[in-house]
Amino acid sequence: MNSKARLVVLTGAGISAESGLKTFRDGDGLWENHAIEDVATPEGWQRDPELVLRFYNERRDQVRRAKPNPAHRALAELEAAGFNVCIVTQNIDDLHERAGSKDVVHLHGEVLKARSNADPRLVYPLTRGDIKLGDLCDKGSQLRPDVVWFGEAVPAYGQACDIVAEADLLLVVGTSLAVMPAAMLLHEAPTDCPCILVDPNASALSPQWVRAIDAPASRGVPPLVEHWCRQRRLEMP
Ligand code: BV8
Repeated sequence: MNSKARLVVLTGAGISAESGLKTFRDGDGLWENHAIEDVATPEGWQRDPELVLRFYNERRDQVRRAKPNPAHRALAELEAAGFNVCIVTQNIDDLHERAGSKDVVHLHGEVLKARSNADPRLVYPLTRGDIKLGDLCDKGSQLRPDVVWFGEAVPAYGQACDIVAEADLLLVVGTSLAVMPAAMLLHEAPTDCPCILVDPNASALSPQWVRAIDAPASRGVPPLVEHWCRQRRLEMP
């Protein structure tokens, strides 16, 4: 990949698995022992906001304790080496940013931000602490996690489509491609754009035209980055 090429990286829960954050599919459809509809839908929020706040407070605590792993770091090194890298992540953690990646789009929101239940434009960084029932926005409405629940529209999806449509190379890491519309992004890439999938189940998950690398992220991503950086050094005048 030449250094002018635009590398777009689509990541899912799998890239954070080796940082100790559970993937969505690890727990046979349960998520930290909760049914999705109870903790990650607007209906669940209406039914039991305290349960939902507890669920996200626990996950936020895990994210704060987690550390970026070699896959997050390798992607940040590629950007630091001068490659044109944009990460579109389904994850709500901040491990890409903490590894040093600058250009990150969160399709499904960020667990380290809170937003107004009444006005989604009111977003508040949660540098410390959690969200409790009674924590209100400037308009007096309850704060909720700034994440996209199942059944909610994905506001950043159009932006993500535009980014992928400009890719010269698409790298997909650690996603089961089960969640829509995120999984459709694969089909937004230009027809001549090579696509690589790094995942322990890559061969089973990959469409024909995708190069599958059956490996965990921290084993599959760093060698790709080393190869691209070596290629670039050879290209240097
Ligand atoms: C919408 C934020 C419309 C919250 C998340 C039936 C069929 C198809 C679609 C649907 C359907 N019924 C409903 C839908 C739509 C629904 C959907 O896709 N449901 C799925 C479950 C079928 N989608 C939606 O509701 C979306 N909205 O459609 O809106 C609309 C339009 C207009 C107006 C109103 C509505 C919104 C979806 C967003 C949901 N929010 N996250 C939170 O995180 O708490 S999604 C959530 O799931 C996470 O973001 C997570 O990233 C994602 C799961 O996907 P993956 O990242 O792929 O993770 P997964 O666990 O599945 O896979 C992990 C992978 O890692 C595996 O492949 C594994 O092999 C691999 N792995 C494991 N270890 C490693 C590894 N890889 C590398 N290294 C390792 N070490």
